[in-house]
Amino acid sequence: MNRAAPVRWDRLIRNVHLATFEPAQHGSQDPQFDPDYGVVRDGAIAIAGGRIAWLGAEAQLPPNASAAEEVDGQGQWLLPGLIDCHTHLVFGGNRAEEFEQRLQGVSYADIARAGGGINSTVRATRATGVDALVAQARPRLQALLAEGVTGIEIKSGYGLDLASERQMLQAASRLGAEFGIKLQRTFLGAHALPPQYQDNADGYVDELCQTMLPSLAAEGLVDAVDGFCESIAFSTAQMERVFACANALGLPVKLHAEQLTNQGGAALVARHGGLSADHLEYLDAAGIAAMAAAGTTAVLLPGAYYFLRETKQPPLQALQQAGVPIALASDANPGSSPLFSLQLMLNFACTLWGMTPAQALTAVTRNGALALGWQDHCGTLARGKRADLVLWPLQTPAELAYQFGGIRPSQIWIEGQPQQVQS
Ligand code: DI6
Ligand code: FE
Repeated sequence: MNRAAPVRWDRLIRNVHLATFEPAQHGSQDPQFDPDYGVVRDGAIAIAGGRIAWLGAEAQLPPNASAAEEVDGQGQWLLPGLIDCHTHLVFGGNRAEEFEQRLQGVSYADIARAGGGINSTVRATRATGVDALVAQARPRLQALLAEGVTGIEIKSGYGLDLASERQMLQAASRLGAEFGIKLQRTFLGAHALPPQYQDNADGYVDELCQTMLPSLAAEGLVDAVDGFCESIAFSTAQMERVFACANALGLPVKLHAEQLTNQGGAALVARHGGLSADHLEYLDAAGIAAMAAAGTTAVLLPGAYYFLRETKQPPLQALQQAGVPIALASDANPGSSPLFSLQLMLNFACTLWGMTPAQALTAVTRNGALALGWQDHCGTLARGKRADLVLWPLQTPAELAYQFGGIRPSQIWIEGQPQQVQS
C-alpha cells in the first residue's frame, strides 16, 4: 500500500467559494460566473509559512492533511487581497480651496500654471515632518485597508528636493512596516518643476539624475521610478534621461502618460520595458501597439477622470483588443483624486467606462500585481503565493463593483496572519 506522508498546515479555511483570478486553471468550472473570476465553488484553502499551500474543492482535500487551525468561512467568498497599484498617499495639507476654484471655472492646468496644483501640495509637504506625514497618511491608508487592500504602491513627488523626497519615502516605509502590507515605494521626483528650478527644467532633471535618485536608491528607499510626462510637467526627452538613470540603477520604471494631452509617453515607457503607463485618456494607436509589444500594463485611474470631470475616456476597448493587461487604482492624491476607496474605483470603471465587474476585479487583483511586477508573489489565489486573503460576505463577487458603501471584509489575512477588521 502506498500511503502519502501526513501534511500539517498552519491554517485551513473551509466552506468558502474562491474567486482565484486564475482563469486558465479554474475558468470554466461554473457557467454561472464569468470565467475571469476563476471560481472554485465549495472550496478550501490552506496556508503554511505565510503562503498558499493548497487550494481546491473542499471535497478534494487530501486525506493525509490537517491544520493547526481551521476557519469556517460560512459559505462566503474568498478573494485575493486587493492591490492599489498607483497612489500618492503621503502628502501634507489638502486642496479643498482649489476644488472650489475649479468649480468656479478655473481649469486644473491653469491652477498648476499659476503656482498652485502640485506645487501647493509641495509647499505643504515640505513644511510637514516625517512623523506628521505618517500621521496624516495613516487614516487614508486605513480607509483603503478597511476595504480589503493588502498591497499598495506609494509615490513620492510632493517634496521635489532631496530632503523632502526622502521624508516622503521614509513616511511610506514606516506605514508599510506598521501595517505589514506589501509595499512598493516609487520615486516621483519628476512630478512637477519645483519652485527652486522655475525656468530650468533641464537643470532640475540634472539634479534628479545626478543626486536625488542615486542617493535615495543607495539609501534603499526606492523600489521603482515614475514621472509626469505632460505639457505642464516633463517632456519625453527629459523623462528619457530619468529612465536611463533608473535603468542604470536597476530600478523598474512607469509613467503618468497621456493624462491631459498626447505626448507619446506611453510609447516611451514601453520602450524602456516599463511596468506600467498610467492614466492614458489621450493614448493613441501607436502608444497601444508599443505597450502591447513591450508587455506594459495600462493603469487606468477612474478617480482622476471623474474628479477632473474629464470627458475623454481612455481607449478601453482598443487596449483590450490589443491584449494589454488593464489595472485600476485609486490615484489617491490631494489634487486630482482625493478618493481613498478602491471599491469606488470598481464602481466607476464599470459605470463610467463599461468595464465588466470581472474585468474591474481582475484589474485590482491579478493585474494590479502585474503593474507592480508582483505577479509571482500575489494578486491571485495560487499555490506558493502570499496568503494575502480577504473573506467577503457576498452572494457573488460582482457585488463588490455593483454596490458602493456598506460592504466590508469579514476577515483579512496578510501573509497568513489574521488582521483586525474594522467594522
Ligand atoms: N497626475 C495626477 O493626476 C496626479 N499627479 C499626476 O501627475 C495629481 C497630483 C496633484 O494634483 O496633486
Ligand atoms: Fe498619479
